[in-house]
Amino acid sequence: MFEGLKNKLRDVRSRFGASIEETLEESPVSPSPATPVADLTAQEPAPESTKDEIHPHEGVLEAASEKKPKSGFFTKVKTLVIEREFILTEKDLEDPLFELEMILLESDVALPVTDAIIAHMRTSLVGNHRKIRESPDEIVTLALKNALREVLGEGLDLPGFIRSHEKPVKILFTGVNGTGKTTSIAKVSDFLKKKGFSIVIGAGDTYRAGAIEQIRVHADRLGIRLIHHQEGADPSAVLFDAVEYARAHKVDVVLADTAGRFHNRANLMSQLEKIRRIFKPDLIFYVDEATAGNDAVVRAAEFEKTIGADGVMLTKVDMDKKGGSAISIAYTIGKPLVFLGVGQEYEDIVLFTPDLIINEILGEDA
Ligand SMILES: Nc1nc2c(ncn2[C@@H]2O[C@H](COP(=O)(O)OP(=O)(O)O)[C@@H](O)[C@H]2O)c(=O)[nH]1
Ligand SMILES: [Mg+2]
Repeated sequence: MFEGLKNKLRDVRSRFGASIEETLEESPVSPSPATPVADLTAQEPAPESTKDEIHPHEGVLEAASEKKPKSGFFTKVKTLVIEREFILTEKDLEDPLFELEMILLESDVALPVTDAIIAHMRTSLVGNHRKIRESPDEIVTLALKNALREVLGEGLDLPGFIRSHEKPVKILFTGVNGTGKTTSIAKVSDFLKKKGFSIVIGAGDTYRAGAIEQIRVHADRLGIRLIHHQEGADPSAVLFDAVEYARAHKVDVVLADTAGRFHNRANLMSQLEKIRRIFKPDLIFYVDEATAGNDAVVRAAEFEKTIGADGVMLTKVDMDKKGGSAISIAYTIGKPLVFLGVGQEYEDIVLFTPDLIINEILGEDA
């Protein structure tokens, strides 16, 4: 996943690294800008142990030494430059920052999210005296990692939420048709069942018989109780019954499927609104596919505004080369990414953590 973005970021990281290398070679470190060079000659020579250390500025400084061959002076300067500090200016980073911005936008990272990442990179790299104990690439990677961490958010510990919440915990899945709601409900059921929770599924997509049949097959395979009515029934009534069943049987979690379409969009939204009032979800998960890129982010924002969302499940992440929606969605709608769908099998689900995406995007170097 995210191969395209991963490869592009590898290139731009080396561009940032090269900018750091350049300033390393161009700005030898002096003890303080106010100290005249002549003063250095009066100071004590450096301790023996520092003399043998290798430094990239050495050649530059030795060349300068031809003018004033006083050993005390050069020994002292060597001692100071061995610290290997660099200072990056805005100008030094102009090109790589622009390149990074283009890469993020091309990868469908939303504009405000791109801006936030660029701003973070700028503040963490520009103007700082930095000791080069790490390699330039390590410095860049760390800055990028922290920038991504800032926009990705922390996620949501669903098992922890369920444990600490009054039962049954009711979770409503919304989102447009074909993005993977029904499959995700099956995956989440399996995930939670393996964690020891009891589950009931409500077949709230009554739009067509096929949808009820689809969730029934999953429920049967997973050994999970399904509450369903006929095609065309009121989804609110189905989900109400699912909650009643959960209460009567002390079931921990009710997972509610919904239709992603209706006769028209306004009707879909008012149907979801009715479900929300009657089912009274503790959590609403918005489901969309990573492969939809920025469309998924725009739709998520719309659902968040109308129906509300407490978290996002991003599906088909296994098929997404760009990573833009995964990076952008939580920051844009201000709600956490909860799960990633990474394939068609039940076990192809992962509870989101920022490191999961960071490691994927930055490869082994993260
Ligand atoms: N590759 C991949 N396919 C998925 C994933 N999640 C769902 N799908 C597929 O997406 C299609 C639509 O899924 P479905 O659950 O019916 O979507 P719904 O209309 O939103 O309920 C199905 O073919 C699923 O197998 C995923 O994480 N990865
Ligand atoms: Mg469905």
